[in-house]
Amino acid sequence: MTKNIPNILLIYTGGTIGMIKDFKTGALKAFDFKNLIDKIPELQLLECQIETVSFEEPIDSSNMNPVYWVQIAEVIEENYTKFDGFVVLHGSDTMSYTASALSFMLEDLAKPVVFTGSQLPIGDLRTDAKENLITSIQMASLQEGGKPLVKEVCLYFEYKLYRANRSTKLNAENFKAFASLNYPELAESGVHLKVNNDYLWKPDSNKSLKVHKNLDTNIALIKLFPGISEGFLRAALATPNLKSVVLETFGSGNCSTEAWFINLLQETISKGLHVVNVTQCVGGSVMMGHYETSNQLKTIGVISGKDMTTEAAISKLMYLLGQKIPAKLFKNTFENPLRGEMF
Ligand code: ASN
Repeated sequence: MTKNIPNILLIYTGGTIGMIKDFKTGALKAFDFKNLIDKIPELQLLECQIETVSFEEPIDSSNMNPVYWVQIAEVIEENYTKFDGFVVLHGSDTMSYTASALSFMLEDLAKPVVFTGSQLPIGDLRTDAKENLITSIQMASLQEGGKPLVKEVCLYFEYKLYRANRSTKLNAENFKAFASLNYPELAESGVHLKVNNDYLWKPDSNKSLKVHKNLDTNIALIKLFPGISEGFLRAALATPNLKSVVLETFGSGNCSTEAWFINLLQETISKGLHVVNVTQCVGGSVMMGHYETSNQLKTIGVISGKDMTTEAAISKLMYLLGQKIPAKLFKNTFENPLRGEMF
């Protein structure tokens, strides 16, 4: 292991970045890691020592799930003391979900974990993969006084470094595929790498990393739409073993005031399920009570997701349910920021 220059572990899970075309179908499919590394000889020019580890079978991130999240967390846990930073190569489709989940699973993280990927494969002439990968490694290598500068899970894409649990995929076409509408960028890549120090997460330096692997997936995500039927909602909420629901509401956390709708939610909450309110908008916050159309949600005990992304709300729920938080404390625990995911 080299001293003085940062040691970075590159974790390859799959995604477009390493894909090639299947000759028969013409569809892009995950390919092996060696192909990817061979395509970027520039990696050897970086001022850091890079080691790599790959999923045995790289995947399209649409096949990602919490079992794989735990695998990623375990790779980081096993290599935590040996490396100064981690870069996770991941498909863009569900990258914000995985990165948000890892932010909750890695409590008191004091090193950078940077997720990145690309919209075009590394072998494509116009690929965005090289810039994303090279700059992610540089972001993970940033140090101050011999210690990592970035101490949280983040996502780097198209010149911007975002807090992972504030990011969301907005575009399937543009190279600028991600945004963080409710929290400023942590850093930007231009002629120089400009870090917004004030916005970086500052963990308690006396605490050491705790890795939480218990995630409870007995949850549901329901997006409201005008005309949603009682039959559908009732059936969804009657799902066996369901413990929690994320409701994607309108605007600043609003919904129908029809009696059947409010009564059904009230029934659900009184059965012991947690109902979390997040907005369908990509920016802004839930403010229950601001409009008449959200007042009753507040009264019946719906949990405010405030300005959280849906991705963060889903993974925070899985994490907190896995922590077996007592029912009485659940609402309050959820409504408070754990990793900078809400105001
Ligand atoms: N389907 C790909 C994935 O998420 C999309 C990408 O990486 N750009 O794995």
